[in-house]
Amino acid sequence: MTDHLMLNQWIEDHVRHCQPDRVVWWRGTTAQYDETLAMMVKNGAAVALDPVKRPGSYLFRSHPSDVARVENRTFIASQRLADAGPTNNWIEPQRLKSILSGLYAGVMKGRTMYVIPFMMGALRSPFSKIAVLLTDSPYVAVNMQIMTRTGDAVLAALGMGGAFVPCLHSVGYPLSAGIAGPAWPCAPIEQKYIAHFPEERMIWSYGSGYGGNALLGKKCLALRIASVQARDEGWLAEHMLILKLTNPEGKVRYVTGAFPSACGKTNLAMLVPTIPGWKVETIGDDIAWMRFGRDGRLYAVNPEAGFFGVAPGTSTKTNPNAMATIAKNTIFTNVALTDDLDVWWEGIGTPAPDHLIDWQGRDWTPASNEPAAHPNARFTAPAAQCPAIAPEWEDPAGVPISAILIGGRRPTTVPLVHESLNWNHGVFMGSTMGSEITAATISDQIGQVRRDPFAMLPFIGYHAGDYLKHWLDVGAAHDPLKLPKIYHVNWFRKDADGKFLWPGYGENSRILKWIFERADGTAGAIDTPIGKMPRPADLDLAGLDIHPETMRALLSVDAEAWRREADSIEKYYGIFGDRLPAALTVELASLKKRLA
Ligand code: O2Y
Ligand code: MN
Repeated sequence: MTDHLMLNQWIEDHVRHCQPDRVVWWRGTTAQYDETLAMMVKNGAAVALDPVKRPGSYLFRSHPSDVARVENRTFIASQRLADAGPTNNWIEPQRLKSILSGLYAGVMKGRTMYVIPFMMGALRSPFSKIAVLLTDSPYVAVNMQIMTRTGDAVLAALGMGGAFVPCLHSVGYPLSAGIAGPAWPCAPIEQKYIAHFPEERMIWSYGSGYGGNALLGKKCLALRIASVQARDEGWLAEHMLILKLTNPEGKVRYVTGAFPSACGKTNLAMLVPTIPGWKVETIGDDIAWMRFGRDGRLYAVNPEAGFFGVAPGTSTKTNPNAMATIAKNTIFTNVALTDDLDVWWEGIGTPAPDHLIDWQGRDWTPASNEPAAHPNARFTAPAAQCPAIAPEWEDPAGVPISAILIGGRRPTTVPLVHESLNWNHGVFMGSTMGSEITAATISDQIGQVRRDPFAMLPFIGYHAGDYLKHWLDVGAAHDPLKLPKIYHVNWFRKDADGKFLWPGYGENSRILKWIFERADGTAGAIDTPIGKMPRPADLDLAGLDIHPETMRALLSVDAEAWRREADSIEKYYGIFGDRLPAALTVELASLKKRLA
C-alpha cells in the first residue's frame, strides 16, 4: 500500500502480533468516513442524530468506566527515571514493552485494524509532524478524521523514507468468533496503559477508547512527544489556545493562552467581544506549536484540525460560536439523547425535556438525581465549521505572537491581570500558575493551590524542571525586544461572600484590549511588586456596570497575601530538586524583595 519500507515492516510486525481479522487503510475520504459511521450505526455502537436538526452528526456512549483521560495510567517510559521527573509516572521502557507486548498479542482478533496516516499541523507547513496510527477502534478512526489531517495526502507527504511517529492503539478487548462484543469495548482500569517512549518518539495506548487516551494525535503526540521534540529542536509545544485580535482600525495582533482545565479555555478561544469595533477570531482552542521565525519573532500554529470540547455548560450564552460549530457534522460522546434524536446536556441553555436517554442509555426525567450528560461529555467538530475561525488558521508559516496569556482559577490573591517584567519573570509566572483546589477536586487540600506550570503538568514528556529550563533557554537565545510579554489573567477572583468580582465571558475582551495596546505601547500601566498592572482608568470599562470599589479589588495587590504566595511557591519548587533552574530561584528572591 506504500513504498515506505520501514512503515510497511512496522505495520506487518503489528498485524502479525495483534492478529486483526482485516486491515483497512484510512484514505481520509468523506466516503470512507460516512461508511465507517454507517457501519457503527448498524452495529449499535452509534446513534445517527436527526438529519434536519443535527445533519451529519452521531452520538456515542462510552463504557461508564472509560470517560476521561487517565493520568494515573499515563506513563513516560524514558530510559532513565530522572528524565521523566517527579511529575510523571515512569516505568522502565523494556519492562513496559514486555507488559504491553503480552497484552497486544492477539488483541485485535475479530476486529479491523485501521492504518491511519495523519499529520499534526497543516499540509506543507514546516512546523508539521507526520505519524501513523494503528487502531482497532472505528470510533477513533472517525474522530481522527476530524481532529487531524489524515489519509492519502499525508502518505504522499511522507514519501518513501520520511520520518513518522509510530502510534499503536487498541481498545484491549479481543472478540471470540461470532460474538459482537459490547458497543464500547475497553479494558479494566488496571490494564489501561497510555505509554510514551520519548527517546524513540513512540506511543502505545492500550485499554481505553476515550479522548486523550485514544485520539493519539492530541495530548500524546502534540504535547507529550512534541514537547520532547521541541526541547531537542529549540521550539515550544504548548497547551495553549491561539487568538487573533483586530482593533477598530483593522490592526491585528495574535496571542496564545495557557489555562488548566475548567477555566473556560474553549470559551475564551471563541470569545464574542462586548467592546464595539473589536473582533476576536479563533486560530486554535487547545494546542500551540511555537517557533522563532527568521525575523526573531515567535510564530504559532494550531497542529489540530478540530475541537474536542466539553459539552456540559456550552450554550448560546457561554459560547455561541461553539454552538454554531457543532450544528452539523459533529460526533457527540456521552451527551443525552432527546426523543426527537437531538442532543441535550446540563447547561445547554434550554430546559430539560420531560424525557431523555441519558449518557448511559437509560431513561431520564428531570426528577432523576443524576446528570443526563456525563460532566466530561464531548463534541468532536471540524475547526473549519467555527464561525469565528480566522481565515489564516491553517497558514503554514503560523501567526506572529505578541503576548502569551496564562491563568488559573484563583479566588483570592491574584489580580485580574498583571504583566511580566521580562521573559524570565514571565517564565517564573508560568511556572507558578495554577488553580485553587475546590471540593470538586481533592477534599483534604481545599484552599491550596494546585500548581500547573503553563497548564502542562500532565503533558510534559520529560522532567518538568528541564521543561522550565527550556523556556528560559529559548528566551535567552532570542532578541529580548521581540519576545512576547507574559500576562497572568484571573477571571475568577471572588469577594468575601464567594461571588465572582469580574463578569467574564465576552467582557474579557476588555482585558484583551489592554494587552493588545500594551504590545502596541499605547496602554498605561503601573509598577507593582508582582509585575505591571493597569489602573482602572487604563482599561476600557465603557458600558460595563461595575462598581469602582470592585475594580479596585480586582486590581489590588495584597502584599501580605503575596508573601504567603511566595512561601507557598518556595515550598512547591522543592519538587524540582536540583533541576530547578537557578533563574527561577533568582526570580522568587526578587519577588520577595519587592514585597518586603
Ligand atoms: O478527557 C479527555 O480525554 C479529554 S482531555 C482534553 C480534551 C480536549 C482539550 N483538552 C483536554 C485536556 O485535558 O486538557
Ligand atoms: Mn486541553
